[in-house]
Amino acid sequence: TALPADSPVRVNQLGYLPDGPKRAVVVSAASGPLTWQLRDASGAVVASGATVVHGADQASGQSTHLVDFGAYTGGGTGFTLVVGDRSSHPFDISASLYDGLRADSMSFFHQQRSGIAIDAALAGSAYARPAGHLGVAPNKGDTSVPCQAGVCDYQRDVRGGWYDAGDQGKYVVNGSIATWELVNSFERAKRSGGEAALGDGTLRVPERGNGIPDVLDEARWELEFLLRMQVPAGKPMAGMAFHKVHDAQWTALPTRPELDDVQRELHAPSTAATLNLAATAAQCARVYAPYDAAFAARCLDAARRAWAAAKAHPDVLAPATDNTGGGAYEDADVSDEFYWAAAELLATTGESQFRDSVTSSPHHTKPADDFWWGGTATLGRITLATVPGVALPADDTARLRGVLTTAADAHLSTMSGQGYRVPLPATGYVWGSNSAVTNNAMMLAVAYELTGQQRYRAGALESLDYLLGRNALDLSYVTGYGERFSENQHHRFWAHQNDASLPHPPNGSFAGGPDAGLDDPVAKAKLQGCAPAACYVDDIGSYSTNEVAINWNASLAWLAAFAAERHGA
Ligand code: 9MR
Repeated sequence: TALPADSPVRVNQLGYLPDGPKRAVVVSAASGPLTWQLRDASGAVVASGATVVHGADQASGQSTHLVDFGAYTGGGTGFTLVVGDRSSHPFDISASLYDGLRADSMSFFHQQRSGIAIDAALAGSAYARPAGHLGVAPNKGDTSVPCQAGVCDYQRDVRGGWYDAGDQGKYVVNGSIATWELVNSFERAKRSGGEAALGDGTLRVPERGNGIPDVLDEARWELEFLLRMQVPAGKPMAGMAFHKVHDAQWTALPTRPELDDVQRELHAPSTAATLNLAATAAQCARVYAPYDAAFAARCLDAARRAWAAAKAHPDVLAPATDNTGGGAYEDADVSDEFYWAAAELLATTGESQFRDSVTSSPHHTKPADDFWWGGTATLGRITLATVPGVALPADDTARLRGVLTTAADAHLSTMSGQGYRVPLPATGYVWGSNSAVTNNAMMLAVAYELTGQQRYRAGALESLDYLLGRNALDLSYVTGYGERFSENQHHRFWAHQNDASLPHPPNGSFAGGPDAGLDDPVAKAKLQGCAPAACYVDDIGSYSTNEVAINWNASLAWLAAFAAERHGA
């Protein structure tokens, strides 16, 4: 299907919430204001005004104007914004705008599951496939996987979990932040009274109807895998987590999961993976307790053993060079992972040993830095600042809340300096930049929860405007959302671009986004000279700009669930 041509009038192509901010961007070199008109589906002008000139925007390399039609309070479908003889793509103004995205961005995880057949009745017939990596030929994993040479002399059953991305590796570090974000989305929604929207029967998962919130069912699929990655008692480094499991060589594109014939291998345990397991298992113990006490107890036991093992082996670092057949997920500084794990264990147990670890960490008194798979201190700060009853002195909690809102204010200030009002500076367009946008938007949403101030909610929602079309390329980075959207993300099964018998990525799949580093051959060939925010191509070969990944979709799902809640204004 051909997508429409781009327009210089750039909107959130999905639309706007009636009680949310409503801004659009116009690409124009005009030095003075232009007249804009908001038209309804019949073409009638329902609002009009003048643009505000922004001028040169470094990130996009474009000259822009800003349109603010936030005073319009009507609703409906098929609105367009018209400037001169140019019209935006049509969009909706609706309170239910994000309901579909909430469900689809969460359902992405079911479709990424390893070790289970994907059922047509749940996923749609184009997406059905047999189980992958259950030790059935030609698969060589994941039910009895050996270690890389010299790492261990036994095999482990590490079935299940989610494939990381377009590849079929499974990485404890990245699996953990993705799991934490999904479980945190539920923990947050529960505090705001929005948990029913993530509850049982809300997602297309096999466990629907089991009485447990579906988002927790989905996250448990990964948690069970993470628990399997722990080195068993009686073995060297017991309690540590293997860093990752993946193919011994990179597999070709496409490779259906059940047809992968490359040997799978466990890679050496790392302190970072162990602390990621400690953090997510501790969060699991807290959040799953009301629904499944036995599972919560298993999680807490694993978290304690992981914590003890990390303390005993505090500097076992995964090397950057270990990237044959899978990503390295290297990390030279695990002090932030120690802080995050201690924070989760403190929030769950209240024990003074974990409080001491939290309060003696250098991260406890630092500003709230941005978070990502390699930098997790702020995940700990969010837990400490938002979970009720954490056993910290009141002034400590207040200070943590302050550093989080200070970080959110910095994101707002970044946004106001950008032509496209995105919480990313011109230097921020690196591999996975779209997830920096969603993670920064999460910080804004947390500040909204902590303060009730609408400017933070507005910042979180405007981040979605950027991702859904109000950007340098007039493109929505979420498959199936908007008029022009990414649909050829790098993936070994959703590889329609390479094999027409295979599907495009399912609706709700989130592209990594512009990467000025041009870190893959297709990007190098097609994007020379691009402005940072335009260094993106919807080509299956461009894994550095156009892959999907569980940590990125988790952050989008968190944000979509926040946006879909009826916050009022
Ligand atoms: O998201 C990761 C990004 O931060 C790194 O710069 C990049 C290169 O190391 O790797 C990204 O993660 C990829 C992983 O290594 C393998 N699976 C796909 C991930 C997304 O592209």
